[in-house]
Amino acid sequence: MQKICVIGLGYIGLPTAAIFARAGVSVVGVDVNKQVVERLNKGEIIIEEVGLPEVVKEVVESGKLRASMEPEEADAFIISVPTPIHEDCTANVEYVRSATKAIVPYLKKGNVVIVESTIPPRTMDDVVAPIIEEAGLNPKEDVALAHCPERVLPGRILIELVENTRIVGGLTPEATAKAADVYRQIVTGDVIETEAVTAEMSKLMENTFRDVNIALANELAKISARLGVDAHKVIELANKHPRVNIHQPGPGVGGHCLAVDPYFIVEKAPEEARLIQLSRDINNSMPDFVIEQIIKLTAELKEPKIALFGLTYKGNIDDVRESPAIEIVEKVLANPRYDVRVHDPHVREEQVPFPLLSFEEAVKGANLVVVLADHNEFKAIDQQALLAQMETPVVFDTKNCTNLKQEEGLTVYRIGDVIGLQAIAVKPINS
Ligand code: SAJ
Repeated sequence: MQKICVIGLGYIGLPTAAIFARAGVSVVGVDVNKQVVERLNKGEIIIEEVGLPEVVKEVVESGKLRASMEPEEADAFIISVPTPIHEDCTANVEYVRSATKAIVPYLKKGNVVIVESTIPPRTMDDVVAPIIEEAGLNPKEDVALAHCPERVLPGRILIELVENTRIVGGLTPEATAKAADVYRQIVTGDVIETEAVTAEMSKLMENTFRDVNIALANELAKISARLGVDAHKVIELANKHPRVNIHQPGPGVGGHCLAVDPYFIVEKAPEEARLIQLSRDINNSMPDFVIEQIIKLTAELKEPKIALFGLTYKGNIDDVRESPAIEIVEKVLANPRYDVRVHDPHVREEQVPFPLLSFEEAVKGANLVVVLADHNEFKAIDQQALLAQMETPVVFDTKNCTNLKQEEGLTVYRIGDVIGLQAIAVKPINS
């Protein structure tokens, strides 16, 4: 492969372009954002990812990677653009459509076209192939059309792009083989060949598996809060079984993958995808469950002072996309009864529409601290600082991440604990 054109220079497209360039391929990266293109041509990037600035600088200086607003002729095209969801939870494949249209004028017989964006099943057949056909090329004979989903974890992208197993699914076995060979230039893990729709579905099912399992853990937390069972102990003990892996309950599921991808399956098979839809509903209900617990915890106070800790969708990152913590904070802020203080050491003021306070400002005089993200800073919260600063030292740890102990006057609740009401009496059998 002499030359690759990568469309979309985001969290996945840019590292992908850089890694191909590092392997000696001539790469042109295309983006609609002028700033991204201009900065990249100077060897600079605007996203944060471990190790990426160094690799980009090296390949831009060596001339192997350059950026442009327009696609160019190449041997292979890799489309790596976002697929957001519409208000009604259906997939918006408009960027995939426009990226495909943008490369069509530069396509020649024998080229490889790969879509890496996460897409609903059958998108390669029903959306991408027809665009190529309209342009006068046979999508099964003239070009090699394939889907190769990205599966990397932010923070480890440069490692996982190389080491993870890749799944490549083409419209024909020949297309699959050609697309797989593109990845074999950079991937040390397995490159597995399959059909397009299988590749589309396997990516979606990876994230759906996790979402459904988190829903099960969240349901256990709700059941435990009713029955007076220790959900976390139950998970710990059940997971001693070699084939059981109950996930962790929490304030909900966020981010741009788990909270979105299951809907791409529901959209295509709503009557069958019942467990998947229900799991989304259960996970989406968790912010309200947290709010109910906050109401119970503060029911007896006149003007409760509540400190909310953590806004990101998971710990030790600065990403607040689809974060359940944001929903919780906004609902608590909307209640005029509360004096609310918000603190997150990983988030900057301009990312959120409300003021942020330091740890000290947030806990001073507080009646309740609610932990909503498992940042390392929260795992290490100092018990004595809370006891000294809070008016009534009560903590609701929705991520079960702190090391705080139920002692010396501190009360600690976790998600799934009975709060407020007594556990209902469970009737013994035969009584
Ligand atoms: N969460 C729980 N309980 C758990 C595990 C996670 O409530 O037991 C929550 C987290 O707090 C977070 C959400 O789930 O809100 C998602 O976090 P995550 O770390 O599971 O996943 P993402 O969205 O950051 O990345 C996922 C990864 N997929 C899988 O692990 C199957 C990643 O490999 C994918 O590349 C990425 O989605 C993607 O782009 O699809």
